[in-house]
Amino acid sequence: MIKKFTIGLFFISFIMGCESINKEKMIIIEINNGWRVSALGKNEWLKAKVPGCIHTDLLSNKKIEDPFFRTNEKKLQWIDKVTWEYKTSFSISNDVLTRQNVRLNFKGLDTYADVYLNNKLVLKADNMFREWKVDCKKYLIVGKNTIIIIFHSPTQIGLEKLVKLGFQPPAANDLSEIGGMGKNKVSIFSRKAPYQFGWDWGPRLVTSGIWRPIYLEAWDSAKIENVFFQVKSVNKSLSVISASIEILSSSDQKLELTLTDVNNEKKLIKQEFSLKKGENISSFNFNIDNPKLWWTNGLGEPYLYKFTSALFQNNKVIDRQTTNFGIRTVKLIQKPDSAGKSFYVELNGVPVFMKGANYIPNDIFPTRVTARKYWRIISSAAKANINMLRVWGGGIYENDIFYDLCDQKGILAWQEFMFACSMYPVDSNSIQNIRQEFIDNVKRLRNHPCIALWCGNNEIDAGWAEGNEHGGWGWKQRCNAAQHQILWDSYKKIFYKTLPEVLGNLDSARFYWPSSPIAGFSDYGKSSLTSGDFHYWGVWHGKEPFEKFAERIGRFVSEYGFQSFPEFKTVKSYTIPEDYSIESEVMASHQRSGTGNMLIKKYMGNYYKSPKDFESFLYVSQVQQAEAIKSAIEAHRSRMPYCMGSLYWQLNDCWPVASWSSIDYFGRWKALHYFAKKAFNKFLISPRIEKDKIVIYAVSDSLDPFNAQLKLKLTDLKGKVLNSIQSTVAIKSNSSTKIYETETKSLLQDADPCNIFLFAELKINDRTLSDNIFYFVHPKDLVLPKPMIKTKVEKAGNCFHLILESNELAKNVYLSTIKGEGFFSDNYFDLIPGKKVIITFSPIRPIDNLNKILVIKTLTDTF
Ligand code: BMA
Repeated sequence: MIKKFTIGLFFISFIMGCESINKEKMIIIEINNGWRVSALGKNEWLKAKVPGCIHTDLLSNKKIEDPFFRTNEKKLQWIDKVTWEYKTSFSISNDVLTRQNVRLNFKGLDTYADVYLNNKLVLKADNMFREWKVDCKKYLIVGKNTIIIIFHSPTQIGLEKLVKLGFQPPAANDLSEIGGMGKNKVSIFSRKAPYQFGWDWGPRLVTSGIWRPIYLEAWDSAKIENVFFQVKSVNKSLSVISASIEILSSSDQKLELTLTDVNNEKKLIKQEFSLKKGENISSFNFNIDNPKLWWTNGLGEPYLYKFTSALFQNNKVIDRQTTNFGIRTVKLIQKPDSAGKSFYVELNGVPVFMKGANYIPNDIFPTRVTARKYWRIISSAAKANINMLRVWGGGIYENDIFYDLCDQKGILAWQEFMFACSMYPVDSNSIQNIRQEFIDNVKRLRNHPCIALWCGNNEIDAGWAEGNEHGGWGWKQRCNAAQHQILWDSYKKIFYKTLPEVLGNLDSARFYWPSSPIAGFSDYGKSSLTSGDFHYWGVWHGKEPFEKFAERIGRFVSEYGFQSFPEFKTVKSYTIPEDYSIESEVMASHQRSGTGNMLIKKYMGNYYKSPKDFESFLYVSQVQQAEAIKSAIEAHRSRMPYCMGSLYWQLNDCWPVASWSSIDYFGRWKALHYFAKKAFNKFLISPRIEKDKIVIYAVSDSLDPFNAQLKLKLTDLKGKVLNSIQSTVAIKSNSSTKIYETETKSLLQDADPCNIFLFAELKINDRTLSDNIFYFVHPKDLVLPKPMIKTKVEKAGNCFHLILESNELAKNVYLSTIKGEGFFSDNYFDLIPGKKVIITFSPIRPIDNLNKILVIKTLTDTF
């Protein structure tokens, strides 16, 4: 079936039927059906899905096994060495061909694609991230047309480019060996999702295919090609917005353009424009009275305006486009101060602490990420009080839906260009290709209020460290002088010339940051705790203790992390029982960090009692990760306003794997996601030891100051209260306040630190703003009791309420179900003696009796 949309009516019909075409309006036909694929010359045609990719096509035709199961990935490396041919046919009526302009619009071809229309080569594409538009009227006929796309092997083309260059540039994460390519790392030679060549959390599965839709567009006199809105000024009563509407005109002519605020049907502008044949930009300003601002998650409503731009000829609409738009100002403030230079986001004039995570693509095959999956991951981020996601440079420029959801949920995007942890050599052709990639993506994304800033790349500056002879990750030390020059010149051409030029032309008001992390704009090779953004990997890669999170705090910590395993249900999806050991071949192949298992175990040895079995190990790994990152978030937020951003590595996974993620491939929250939700809460109470004192910080994102009650209870693990303190404290607006400090000795008296905890609450009357539990020793040194947890289950509509109460401390209560799937409103939490908690369980499919399938474990059950 070929879908046909007539603009304005959203009317879908079969093109070969007897539909009547509104002559004035654009015709858009999506060419996504009837596709077949074969290895070139093999003539073994399989059904293909478009958008899609070769791996998922082979999978749905049962030609390969599930790439994620056990070690199947390794058997599938032949796929990227083959040339694949996709073909389909589509029919068009005479009405389409009577239009003055007919064009094919390829939203994304992955990657080296020769496109033949009725056997004529009409396009040679070589960049997954670009859009390709081909005027094709002269190649089309009324009735059946064929389209064939030959996808050349990206790895073979990469090899040819590598041979031509004559040396191997650094490509730190390219898992060439798994790919059967020896030491030849070719990812850097193709403008193609870097992570598909392997990463320290991802498989190597290098795809080919039509990864975004193809449209046939037909129109007569003119078409809206692109729109761009920008806030020029804003105050309480008025916002002035500039509009630049790019129009393709078939002749010199005058056309009327209107702009409507869809939410109230108000016409914002109605104006005639003189257009020249070809490309035109019509620019004008318009006003929005009493503007409703777009705010981030937690600070206010992320209000979205909907502007429809419509082009009229003889009073009939010929094309229109609707754009969601948020009225907000976002600035990145770098002001010198006594410590160095600030680095913070100012939203609508308010400095906002960025609470968030690093985001990677949701699947190694990005075409199978459904709208539901996008919704689930962004909603999960929003539920965890996240207000910024860093769209990391080793993945893809995400699909529109990702940014739409961030717009709706009030989540800002730190948007990178797709370059990561490698040096990318360019020549005059490839830099033009990259320039066009920048243009396409900036034009596609710049209207989104969620995009806070553009960033050139991930960790290339840090890895190379120009000007610092012994600095970096050993990359430049492996190059001779000529190679050094080629790579560094290329780097500067991409990130200090081409990209700033494109942004200067297309989106000059947005902040541009060349690389993450970097101390200052041209501070090549410098990363600093006192300016710029900072990646801290001392904990984990550097084997430092968790306590270091509180010492190594930058102005904006855009990466830090700790690994864990996914839960047992997820592990079961890729293993069979004989694999149930961390060191088994299958488990090891789903752990891509060379030192991953060793580090998890090493830290566990320091902090936890040795887990008794495989399942316990998975669970303890999650609790350990959650505690580590919780301590980092709390430390970062407590250092407000010195530190104004905390983005942990990483939010999500692209396959089921041991990784730094807080949500696994199936969308299941790990312990970390629950902990992050609390640590990122609008109000945070955070106790810690500083030297010989116990100190308590209260962090508030509220823009108003207030008074609250601080309640502290020092309790033993059996529930006996040893000391309690209560006071009224003044909480400053939008900052961190030290609300309590005392000598640890005087608080503890002669209590045994292995047998106590401090329960801290920040309250207004009976409402708890934040609570937290602080231990004076590591979990392995706690004398954990064997708690009796009383459980009452009550049905509440489709959900269940679980009322839990424990006689003694129940550490890291883990709720799960033996079958079925659902979401617990809280999990992995410490249940303090005598305190009732109510947890809601929302099953995905209705269940009758939760009691029958509920399993409750605590840390005590793991050793
Ligand atoms: C960061 C990232 C990734 C990597 C992660 C974990 O520095 O930028 O390249 O996956 O560390 O090692």
